[in-house]
This record gives sequence, structure tokens and C-alpha cells, in this order.
Amino acid sequence: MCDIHQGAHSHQTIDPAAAEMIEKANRENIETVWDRYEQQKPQCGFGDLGLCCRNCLQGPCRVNPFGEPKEGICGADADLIVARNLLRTIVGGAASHVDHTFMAVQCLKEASEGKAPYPLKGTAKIKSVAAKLGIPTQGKTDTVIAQEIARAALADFGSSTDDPMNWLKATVSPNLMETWGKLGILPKNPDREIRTAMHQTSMGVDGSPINLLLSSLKMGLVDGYAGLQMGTDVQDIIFGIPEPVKSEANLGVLSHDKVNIVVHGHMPEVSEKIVEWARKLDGEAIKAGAAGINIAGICCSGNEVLMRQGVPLAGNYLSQELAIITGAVELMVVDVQCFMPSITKVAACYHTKVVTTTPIGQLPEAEYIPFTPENADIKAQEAVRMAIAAYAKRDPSRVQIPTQKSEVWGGFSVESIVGALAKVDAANPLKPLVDNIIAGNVLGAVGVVGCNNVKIVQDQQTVEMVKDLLANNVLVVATGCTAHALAKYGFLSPAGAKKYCGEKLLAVLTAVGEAAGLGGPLPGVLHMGSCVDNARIGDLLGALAGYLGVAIKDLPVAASAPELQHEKAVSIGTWAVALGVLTHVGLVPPVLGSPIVTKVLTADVEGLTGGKFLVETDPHLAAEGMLNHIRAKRKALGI
Ligand code: SF4
Ligand code: MSK
Repeated sequence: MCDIHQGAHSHQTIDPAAAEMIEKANRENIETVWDRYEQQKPQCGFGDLGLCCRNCLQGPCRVNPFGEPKEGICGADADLIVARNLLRTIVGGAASHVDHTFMAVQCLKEASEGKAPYPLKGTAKIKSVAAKLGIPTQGKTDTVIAQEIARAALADFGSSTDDPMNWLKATVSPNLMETWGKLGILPKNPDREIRTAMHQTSMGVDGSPINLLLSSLKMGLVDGYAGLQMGTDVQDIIFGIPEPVKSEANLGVLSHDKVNIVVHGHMPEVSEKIVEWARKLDGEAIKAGAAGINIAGICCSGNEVLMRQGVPLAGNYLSQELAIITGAVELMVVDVQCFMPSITKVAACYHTKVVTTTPIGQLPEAEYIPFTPENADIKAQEAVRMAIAAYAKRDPSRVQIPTQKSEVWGGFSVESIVGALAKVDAANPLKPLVDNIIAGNVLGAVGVVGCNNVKIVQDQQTVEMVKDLLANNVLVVATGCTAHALAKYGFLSPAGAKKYCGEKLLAVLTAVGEAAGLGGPLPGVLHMGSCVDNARIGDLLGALAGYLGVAIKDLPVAASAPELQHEKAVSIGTWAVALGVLTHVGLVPPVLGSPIVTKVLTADVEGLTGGKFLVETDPHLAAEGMLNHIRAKRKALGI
């Protein structure tokens, strides 16, 4: 288990493995994300406040928060410019998740029709998704039901009516439908909503910051249900519902004597096939002089294959270049989202091959191996053989693999959490958790999600904040690069529960863990998966609220993105606020230029949905803010 790094690079990372690789990069004169950040300083103050507009060719315009000009050339003021920019950011995030999900739906369609080599592993999910969508299952095979599920998903994308998305209607409670219906933010066809929002924010259309903020909430729901929820449901059908699995995390998972392949990005259609063929072609690597093939993951591809295959995590967003800088990576396979364009330049300093796999995710110096659902087996073999061939070119004198790696447990889907609780109370699985919440043994729960951001010391805010939450008996669930961060310091292991959790929480985790046959406590931080897997947190909240007969906004819970970077983190956070959840962000988003937008997001929206944003850059104050919120919600519930 690593300790928090206090050395030369403590202004960049607290991860000693990352610090070691930054030093190696400096020695070898290789530029990293931190160097480029320095070159960008000072970053533009107008942009930082959200006050720069490029929405037409008369611009760029910027307004001065302290004087003149107060308006852009067309007359757009600070509130309007900030609100438009915010909605476009959320559109960017939602579009990423929705497009990712659309590709998963296409894969499900082809797989269920027997045209693509993906055996459907999530049979229980086929039944549960069919049930929520109202698809009759009696007398039908799983593949026929799966075909109907794929058609139902595509119907949402093809809808030309004004009815809300079916997937959303099938997922959420009547009280949320009512709240969102009254606000006029129930999304229709997700593609149409994305198109409309781009139109609405273009020059000379919407001049109302409040109307734009309502559209932002709606766009959060587009992400929540056409991105996260549909994506998670469909991916579980194809690849299986995750079950608890043990693995390891940090750069020390890379191997000195095996061919190292790193999967990076988000699409399990690609990463699962790479894992499958790496295992099948292990013998070829041995013939080539290696000890076999070692797979590791970066970002959410890493989370996907950890959750279902137990593949170790090499590192989160800020560590992607550092994995290559070990000199031990033969191949990095990317698909969509969060891979830096710089990786091919870093790879060119070594023998490392970079493979891109999608038509929209190209890098000029990479090898492009176009994956489709039909050809995935052939293309995965091609990529794995490229890695085996590259092994001969590895220069041992330039290999330096940090020793740090920690035990990590992944695979905590809602189904597996309920399964563990069922070992305590088979008839009423949620009862043990709810009883312990009522008794105060579990004070509440916080979902800690999102990225790394080069503006923040890597992992520091996440780690410090989560320590405070666990010590106060708050159960934490994590996804995305935050889960990687916590994995590196042992939070996702039974030992981490003993080290970091308050006594009462530890007693509950021990009782459930032992009943479930894990031989010790559950981790205090449950790894629920990738960014799209945030839908699992929504499902868990919905189940708890339903059990207690209250709304999600009444639960003693909060969400946090302590080191957010991507537009997707903003759209996920907006979905959480629409659900009624207090949502902390650890970096000031570019909205402070507008007093109206700032006030609505951090205060007024609570009157509409029950949720709001908490902006706090100090991790201890952030934890305190969420703890106060949890205590207030408990008081309101009379517990
Ligand atoms: Fe300037 Fe208005 Fe054009 Fe924006 S839309 S660039 S504020 S003129
Ligand atoms: S990968 S969106 S840096 S979590 Fe999902 Fe990590 Fe954030 Fe990308």
C-alpha cells in the first residue's frame, strides 16, 4: 500500500509511483501534462469566469466583471454568456455518454441477432431490464428478449414525438417524473435534445439565463438516462453484471517479464475483447520470449475490465503518460474519451505502440485498427499480436516500473451489494442497511466520482476528503478515476476499511462482509465502476428511497467530484442535482462571472429539485459541508 508522497513532486501528485515517473520523464526530457500546464499559465481570467463567448464570428467577445465592456457585440451580458457556455459544456458531456451508449446498443443489437461475437452474459439483467421496460418475456429466449430491448433503446433515439424517453420513464419514481414534468425538463429523444440545446445556445436565440439553466438540468437528465442508465443496463446485458472481485492498483501492476498491454478509454466492447484475446494468445507471447501477457487498465476502460474481469488498474487520468514512461508498455489501446493527444508523442520515445479503434477517436501517429461489433475478434487479435511483436523492441535499460501497488476490490454492482446484504436478511435485503442508517451506525452515504485535474495535486483532495467521511461513519461509493485514486491508497480493500473507517461503520462492514463469506469487512469504499456506471448509484438511491417511502432528496446522502476535469463530470453532476442530491465540486467551475448562474446553481435550484452544487476547494471543509447536510437530512427524517 502506498503512503502519501511528501517529496519533490508533492505539488503535482501524492502518488509516489507517479512522482517517480515524473522524475524519470524529467531525466529523459519527456514532456508531460504538468509541463504543458505550466506553459499555459497564467490561464485566461475571462475564460476562468465563463465570460468569454465565441458563439459567432463577430467574437470572441469577453465582458469585464469589474467594469466595461459589460456586454458582447450582440448585447449578450455576463449572465447570458455564462449560462450559454455552461449548457454547451453539459451538452458536451451528455453527447459523449449518449454516443458511447448508442455504440453499446448497436453492439447489443448485433450480438442478439447473432451477427457479432459477444455472448450475452447478463441473463439476469435481460430479465430485469425487460421487466422495467414492460417487455413481456414469457416463452421467449434471452436472445429474443435482448433483441426487443435493443429495439426499445433504438426507439428512444428514433422517437419524433414529444413524449419523454421510455428508458427514463421505466427507471425513475413517479415523484421524480412529477417534479421534472412540472419543471418542463423531461427529455424526449436524446439526440433531438442535444441538437435543440446547440440551437438554443447559438447566436441570437435564447436570451434568458434562467431558461438556459432549466435546459441544463434537462441535459443532465439526457446524460443520466440516455447515457449512464441505458449504457449501464446494456453493458451489463452484454458483458455480465459485476460481482465482487479482487485485484491490484497502481503502476506496480505492470510486469517486468510479460508483454504489457494497457487498455484506455471507455468502451468495454473494445477492452473486453482485448482482454479475451490477450488471454487466448498468451502462448504466442511465451514463444516470443516473454513470460506471457499482462493486461492493465487506465481510466474507465480500466474500471470496466476490473469490474468484470479482475484486470488490475494501472492508473487514473493523470497517470496515462506515466504508464508509457515506465518503458515497459508494448501497447496502449484507446477507444473514446479521456486519452490525451500527447500519448503518441510519449510513446514515440519508447517502443510503445498506440492503437486507436474508433472512427471518431483518431491520433495521427497511432495505428488505426477499426473495431466494429462484427469484426472485434479479428481486430483484437491483430492488436494483441502487435503488442507481442513490440516486446522484442523493449529496451531493458530504459525500463523502470514503480513498485507501488495496492489490493483493490471491485465489482460492486447494485445486484452484488443487494446479494451481500441478502446473506444477512434474505427476505428483505435492504433492511440491514436501512436499519443501520436509522440506528446511526451508517451516518449516510456519499458517491465520490469523476476525474483528476492537473490544476489539483493528483489524488490529494479525493483522499483527504474521503478520510474524513469514512472516519465519520459515512459509507462511500466510488466510480471513475476517483475510484482509481482511492484504490491506490488502499481504500478499496478490507484492510483499508480497518484503517480508515469509524468504529460503527467498520462493525457494519464486518458483519456484512463476514456474512457474505468474504472473511472480513467489505471495503469502506465500494467500487461501483466506470463513469457510465454512475447509474448504479442512481439505482441504489432509488431503491433506498423506495424502501423508506421518501424521495431521493430526503435521503442522508451527497455526491462529490473532488477533482473533476471532463465535461462529462459536469453533466453527471447536473443529473445528480436534478435527482435532488447535494453535489460537491472541488474546483470552481467557470460560472463565477455570472451572479445569477452562481446563485441558481448553489442555492435556488434546491427549491426546484432538492439538490444543489456545493463548491469547495478545501477537502476538509468539503467533507464538513457534506456531513452537515447528511446530519440535517437525518434530522428532517427524525432519525
Ligand atoms: Fe460576441 Fe454575441 Fe457573437 Fe458571443 S454571440 S461572440 S457575445 S457577438
Ligand atoms: S475516465 S471522465 S477522467 S473519471 Fe471516465 Fe476519468 Fe473523468 Fe475520464
